[in-house]
Amino acid sequence: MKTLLRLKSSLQESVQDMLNGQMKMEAHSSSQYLAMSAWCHEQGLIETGEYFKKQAEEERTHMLKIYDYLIDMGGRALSPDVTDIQNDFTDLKAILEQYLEMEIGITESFNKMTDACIKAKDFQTVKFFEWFLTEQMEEEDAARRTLEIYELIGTELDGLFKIDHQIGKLKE
Ligand code: OFO
Repeated sequence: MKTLLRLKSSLQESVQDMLNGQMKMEAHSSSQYLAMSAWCHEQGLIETGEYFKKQAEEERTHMLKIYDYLIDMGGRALSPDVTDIQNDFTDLKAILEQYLEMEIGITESFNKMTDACIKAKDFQTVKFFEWFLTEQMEEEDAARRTLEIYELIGTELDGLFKIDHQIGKLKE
C-alpha cells in the first residue's frame, strides 16, 4: 500500500521530508511569534503585540500553503509537533533581533531546499518555492526595519512608546 501510494506521486521521498520539515519550521515560527505578541501585550506594547499576532497568523498560512502542496502532489503531510517556544524575553530589542534571525534562518532553509530540488530535478517544487523566496525578501526587510526603528528612535523618555507605534504601522 505504502509503495503504491509512493508510485502515485511524482514527489520524491526526500523532497516530501524536506517539505514536512519546513511545515514544522513555519509552525514553530507561528507559535514563537505568538509568544512574542503575548510578551509585548504584557509590557503595554500593544501595537507591536498586534504586529506579532499578525505575523503568527501569516506563518500559519505559510505552513498551510506547504500542506496544500503536499496534498495536491499526492504526498503525505504530517501535522508538526511544536516545542521549545520561548515565552520570556529580556527586552523588546532581544525580540526584534530574534525576529530577524528567525526570518534569515527561514530564507536560508528555502535556499537550501531550492538547491536540493534543482539537484533532484524536481522543477515543480522549485517553482512552488518561488513564492516563498519572494515573500522572504519582504519578511527580512520588515524585520530589519523594526530593528532600525528601534535604533533610530532609542529608548530615552517616551522612546518605547514611539517605537511601538511605528512598528504597529508597518502592518497597517
Ligand atoms: Fe514563513 O517565514 Fe516568515 O515569512
